[in-house]
Amino acid sequence: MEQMELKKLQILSAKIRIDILEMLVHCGQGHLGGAMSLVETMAVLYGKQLHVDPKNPQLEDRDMVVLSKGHAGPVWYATLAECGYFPKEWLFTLNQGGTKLPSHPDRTKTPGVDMTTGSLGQGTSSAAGIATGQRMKGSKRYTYLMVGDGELNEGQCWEAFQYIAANRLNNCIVIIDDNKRQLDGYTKDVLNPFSIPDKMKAFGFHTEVVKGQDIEAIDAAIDRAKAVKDQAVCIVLDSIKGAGVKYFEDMVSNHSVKFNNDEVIGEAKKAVENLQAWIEKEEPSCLS
Ligand SMILES: Cc1ncc(C[n+]2csc(CCOP(=O)(O)OP(=O)(O)O)c2C)c(N)n1
Repeated sequence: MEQMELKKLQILSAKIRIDILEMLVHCGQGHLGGAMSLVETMAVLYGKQLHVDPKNPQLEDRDMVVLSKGHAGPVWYATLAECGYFPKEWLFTLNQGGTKLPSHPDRTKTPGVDMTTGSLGQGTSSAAGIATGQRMKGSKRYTYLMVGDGELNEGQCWEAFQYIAANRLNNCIVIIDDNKRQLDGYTKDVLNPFSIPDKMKAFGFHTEVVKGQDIEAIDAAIDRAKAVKDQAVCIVLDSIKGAGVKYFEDMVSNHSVKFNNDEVIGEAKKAVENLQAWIEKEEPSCLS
């Protein structure tokens, strides 16, 4: 990847992180950990890989995105706002009455949201159906399906994976966010999935593992996934829950964070200031 393109995606990632922090502080609580672990993937998708049009979210033959781990909605909203799907002010209505940004994505409410999710597991079948439809229409477009490692507890994921693999739906790029943690602890302690890549390979997927916060690695893995012929494809993100802010990475329970005391709010504000200072230093070279 060109250095300038990398810098732009790093800046987009920093802006998405700021938005997530600010929106959750404003809301008073929210799913921070699993939103932060997907920041770089969202930046690569919307900043480079996707064929979409923010000014025309319903573009007929677009790439589709299904965030099956719907509780991570804030990372999607932040990305969509940064890419111009809707005004950034909307972010501060997260989860409030009458909002267009409910805590879990709703395709009838938010421009750019292609599938309603939140009940874990269900997005996997939705994505399989969408990708099947794309194939039946002869479309060259992709469906990107994002699934959590804890979400793999849901049997429905494995039914959908079996379908995707058996039908060699290589236009459905499965991305598993293996941030090692779920709502109530470490994934290996709740219901050990053992080796996720081995499982996906056994199901018939062409499977790659990449560092979940490495923009270039994610981008290259998506390029390689698109080049695979006649086999289902899966990218496992070796990611960090709460990624990008040490305080939240280290927090014992960072799944849903309550911003209800000076320490937590102060750490979020400090992180926002640091990210903003970094953007101010780096962005001019991208704009010139
Ligand atoms: C069917 C269903 N059961 C339970 C929940 C409650 N829930 C929300 S998030 C979550 C944990 C998900 O873990 P993971 O997929 O690893 O998400 P991440 O750690 O990336 O946020 C659970 C159990 C749900 N949303 N849907």
